[in-house]
Amino acid sequence: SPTYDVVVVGLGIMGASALHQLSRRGARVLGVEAHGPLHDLGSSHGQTRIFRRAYWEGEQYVPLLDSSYQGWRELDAATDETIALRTGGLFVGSPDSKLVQGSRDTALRCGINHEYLDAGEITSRFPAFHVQPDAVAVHEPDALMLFADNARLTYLTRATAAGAHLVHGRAVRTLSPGSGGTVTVVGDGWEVSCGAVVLTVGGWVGRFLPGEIAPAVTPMRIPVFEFDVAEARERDHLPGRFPVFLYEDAGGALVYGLPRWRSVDGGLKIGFHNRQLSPQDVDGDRRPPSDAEQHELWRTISPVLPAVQPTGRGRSCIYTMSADESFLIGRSRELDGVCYASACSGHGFKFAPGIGEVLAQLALDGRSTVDIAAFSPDRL
Ligand code: PYC
Repeated sequence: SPTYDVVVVGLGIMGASALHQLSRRGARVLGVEAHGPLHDLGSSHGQTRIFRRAYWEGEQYVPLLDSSYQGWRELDAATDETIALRTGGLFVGSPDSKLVQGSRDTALRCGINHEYLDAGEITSRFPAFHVQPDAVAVHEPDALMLFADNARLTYLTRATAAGAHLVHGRAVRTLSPGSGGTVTVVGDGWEVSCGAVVLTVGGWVGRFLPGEIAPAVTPMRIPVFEFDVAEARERDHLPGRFPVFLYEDAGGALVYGLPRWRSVDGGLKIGFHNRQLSPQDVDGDRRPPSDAEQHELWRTISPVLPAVQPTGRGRSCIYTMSADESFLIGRSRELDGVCYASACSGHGFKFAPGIGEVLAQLALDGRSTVDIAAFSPDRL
């Protein structure tokens, strides 16, 4: 019989969550990661992320968001680490912007707790924000600031405590069919056999499934920046007065941001979601974020957040884009026994508890109890 029931290849947030689920279900499971536990070459690194359910992108995401919300709260309750902080979420734009309309439609259709605020209400409730008189916002009180590195490391620690084996710093080169329906995971000078593989390698997914997935995904570099705020205005930019936010400007640029959090990095994390993207060779060097890129972002966001100041500090991340900017989750047609989640298209992190559970179910049961039809790779 194979050495492991399941091998999880890639231990970013999706792999860490899947490993946690598999070990909780008593599977003999190995997690393999090419880099160290805190590397910054993929899509899961950094300190914070946004969780929101009034999803402008569409209501098809809500079942997975619901199970993920539950999962974040459980993980937060199970550890002394801060994993999820309820900051609320503010989604600001003109009344007919895709952000405001989409967030409101999803909230109304799916019964998600929210308020619809006019410009006066936005600035009186959230004093850091200065908006045009015709701006409106959807406010989602239950939106969260997630602590990304804490979450990933907590999943790994808990998986190990439940019996999972972990190997960092060892690249997997190929996956191949083994005997009797098994899969062989092959590295440099080593191999291991298992009943199933969960493939959670983000931007590297095309390397493993060249026929099925490579043509459908494009890894892109995107910069993310830290902004400062003068001490006199600091209070307005802290959780309690400052929610996680998305802002759509008149030209359709989408900016996201999170509150200042003193014990993390001292700054506010702000970035474009749909600008400054450029194709990235996942094995190549990451071009560091430039001052010109931060200034372009500042020009877009400073009318709305006038107190924020560029710091010159930023990092590059990878978005693994699919053509419709949605997820690809399913069982491989190219390689029996392999299931995967990739092409999270820059908005996947928040779904990690739900996607980890789905992947564990696909690997152990062959099917998932959560409705993931919208994310089937068959649509490509
Ligand atoms: O989905 O909210 C989001 C998000 C923010 C930054 C990247 N994705």
